[in-house]
Formats: sequence, C-alpha cells, structure tokens
Amino acid sequence: MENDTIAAIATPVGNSGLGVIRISGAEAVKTADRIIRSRSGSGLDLCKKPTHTASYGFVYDGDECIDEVMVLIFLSPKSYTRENVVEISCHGGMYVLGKVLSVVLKNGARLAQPGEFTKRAFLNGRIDLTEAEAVMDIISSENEFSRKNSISQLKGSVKDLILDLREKLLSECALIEAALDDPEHYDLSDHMDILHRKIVEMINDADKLISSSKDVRFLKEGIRVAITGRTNAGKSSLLNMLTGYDRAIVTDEEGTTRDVIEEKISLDGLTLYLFDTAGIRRSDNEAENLGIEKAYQYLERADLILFMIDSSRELDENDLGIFEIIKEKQAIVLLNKSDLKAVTDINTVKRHTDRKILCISVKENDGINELKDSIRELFNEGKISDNNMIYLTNERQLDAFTRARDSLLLVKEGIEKGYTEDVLTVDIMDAYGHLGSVIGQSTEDDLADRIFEDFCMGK
Ligand SMILES: Nc1nc2c(ncn2[C@@H]2O[C@H](COP(=O)(O)OP(=O)(O)OP(=O)(O)O)[C@@H](O)[C@H]2O)c(=O)[nH]1
Ligand SMILES: [Mg+2]
Repeated sequence: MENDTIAAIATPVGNSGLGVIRISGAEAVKTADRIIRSRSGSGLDLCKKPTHTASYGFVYDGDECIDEVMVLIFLSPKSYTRENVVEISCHGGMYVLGKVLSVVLKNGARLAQPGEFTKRAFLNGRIDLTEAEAVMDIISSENEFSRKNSISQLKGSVKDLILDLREKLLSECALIEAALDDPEHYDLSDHMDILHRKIVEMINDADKLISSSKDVRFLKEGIRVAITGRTNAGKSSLLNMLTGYDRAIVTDEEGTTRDVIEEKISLDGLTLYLFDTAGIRRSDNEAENLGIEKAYQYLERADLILFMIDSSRELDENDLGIFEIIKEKQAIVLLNKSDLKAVTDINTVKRHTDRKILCISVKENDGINELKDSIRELFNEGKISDNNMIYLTNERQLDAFTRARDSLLLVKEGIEKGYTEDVLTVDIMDAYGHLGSVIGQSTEDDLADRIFEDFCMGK
C-alpha cells in the first residue's frame, strides 16, 4: 500500500508553541477539507486552493471544535513526498496534537510508519538514498559539524559526485562494447593507456574520499581506542587516569585484568571509547587466555592502539609481537613508568617501530596531556575541515563505495596484466553497480526498508 494517504505528528513529543500534523497522499487535501472550517463554521474549500498556500481555520471533530490552526497545502509534485501534502500547524500540546491526528485518521488517512514520508520521497524519485539518509542525519545530528555535513549531503553533493563517476564508467564501457562489436571503426590499441590513466585517477580520488570519510566517522561516532601491552605495563592505571576514577582494578600482580573494560570519555568534542584489555603473555590460566584472545579481537577492531611498555623492564617477545600488530594500525607507543630507573629507553623502542613514542608516568601523572594532544592531532587537526569537502557519512555508503573502489583496482590490474576488454568491462560494470547502491539506484527493496525504518515518525 504505497499510494494510500498517510498522516503523523511531525514535531517532537512534548509541549511546545506549535506542533505540526503532516498528511501525504492523493486524499491529503480532501481529508483536511473535511475537518477544517472557517471561524464562522463554513467550509474552506481547500481543494480549490493553489499549491503553496496557507489558510487559517479551525479543526472540528464533528461539531466539536478542537483547535485553531494554519493549513499549508503543497500539491503534487511540488512537495516533500511528491504527493499532495498538507501540513496542519496546531498548538503544540501533545494532547491537542493527538486529538487532531485522530480526527485526521478518522477522515481518510492512516497512521504513517516511521520514515514513511521520506521513503515516499525516495520511491517517488525526489531524493536519492544519500539524501534520504541525510534527512535522518540532520534530525539526529548532535553537533554543528555533523549538521553541516548532512545538509551538504541533502543538497545532493554525494549524489552529484557518484553520478559523475558512473557517467565516466558507463561511457568507457560503451566505448569498449562498441569496439568489440565494430572493430573496423573503433580501435582500442591506444586506448588502454588512456583508460589506465583514467582509472588510476578515479582510484586516487576514491581513496581520498574514503579516508576523509573515515575521519568524519570518527567525529560523528567516536574513536575506538584499545589499550594493550604486557601484563603490569600500567594499562588499567592509564584507563583510570583518563576516565578520572578508579574504574579498573589495579594491582602489582601480573594478569589482573582479564575481561575487556570499556569506558567512554570526551576529548574536546572527540568521543573516545577506551578499551582496557588483558595483558599479553603466555598463560596457563583458561580465563586469562580467553581474555588475551579477546584483547587481540579488540586490537583488530580498534581505530587507535595505545601500546604500553613498562620502561623498567626489558622488552620481551610479547612486546615484539605487539610491534608487529601496530604496523598495520594507527598507534601511539607509551613508554610508561618514567619515574623508575629506565631499562628500556626510547632509542631501543625506536628500533622496533616508526609510530609515535611518548615517555609517560601514569603514577606521577606525567605526559598524559601530551598523550591527549597526540590523539587530537591524529584524528582532528588539519584533516577534517569545515569547507565544502564531500564525505560519505555512514557505514553503508562507505561500504558500497569501498567495493566500487576495489572493483576499479581490479580494472587497473586487469589492464596491467593485459586482460581482454570484455573481461575489463565486467569489473567496470561492477564498480558502476556498487556506485549505484551508494545512491540507491540498484537498491533492493529490503535495503530501502531497513533504512527508512530507522526514521522517526512524521519524517
Ligand atoms: N612506578 C610506577 N608504577 C606504575 C605506573 N603505572 C602503573 N604502575 C603500577 O604498575 C602495576 C600494574 O599496573 P596496572 O595498571 O594494573 O597494569 P596492567 O597493565 O593493567 O596489568 P594487567 O591488567 O595485569 O595486564 C601497579 O602496581 C601500578 O600501580 C607508573 O607510571 N609508575
Ligand atoms: Mg589491567
């Protein structure tokens, strides 16, 4: 039932000066006309009003006057959903809004599902999926940055970029197909170099977009920070220091922490999810070993690893193992216990890693501010600016776009290996398809459904 007339309260729950009931569908205006009258009690003839007009009147439930309202009319296709839309601005109390809504529902509309208005806008082709998601993001944005970002996406910035890329890929494909059909008139022998250059350019652009989008994700969703290191390096002490209270048990016994301890802190607008994990060592204890296994899983998923080394001890094979892990990750190495006599110094550590190394003492609260500065530097400064850069703002978009980039990589490799053109077109069209799913052009219905269900009522 995608064509029936739907209605919902479009403003938040709670009392306010104004509240809006939104109605969409072929019967929207008729429904409003049935229930709204002028001050003298005569009909308003809303069906005869031109689009984008406001009328003043009173909502009636039978003979009973419910509220004084303004009625805005948007006729198809110039409306939010591309259907006929009526917005009734009432007084904002929840009771009166509920009452007006029930009158609307008695007179030809049914209650809208969450996100159904925006879903209709999508299904009727007014907005693409990135724009629909932007609506949801605007509603839920908690800071200025994420709001600006969503509004830019709502204006179609991502869509334009994707459409442009798709257009380029399609024309490459068309050229190859034409040459295969009609080899006498089209010669591709020189073209492979040109195609290679174009594809490399696209891959570079795609990589930039992916990496800046990840930075944006950090801003919006927070950074997963895993604290790792050998037993007794001071991991739990650091967690307690950063959270400002005794969250984790600290003892001088090795293997104190076994489960993963999670805490959320805020660092100048950045949200950090800190994970204190079991110390890495060989152990005979089953619970401890399970904890160590879990620790490795968290390292894998972390956006940032804080690798703590006990500077009062020699490096051992556990430390060397962690140096290997952080090769693939963002990481900061913390040479802890600088208040004690150093056995392992910064130069020794430098031989094993090119990651940033800070000498700290959690016990003396020394170097903690430098650590915070370094985290800020890694995730915040310089990289993400407020200008008009385009970002993919959620995991779904990022995932589809990354797939498109991977298909382009296959095209590039294919050219380098001298694959025939018809093989290349398969990967080109794969990239084309993945780009389409970023903006919802090849979207399966269930995907669209899932996205719109996350919306709030009345949107
Ligand atoms: N001297 C000194 N001792 C510290 C420092 N940081 C932590 N410690 C001590 O080191 C011991 C171990 O600290 P924890 O924070 O429990 O270490 P951990 O890495 O969580 O240890 P596990 O949970 O067993 O892996 C405790 O006795 C701490 O008080 C420091 O900067 N200097
Ligand atoms: Mg611990």
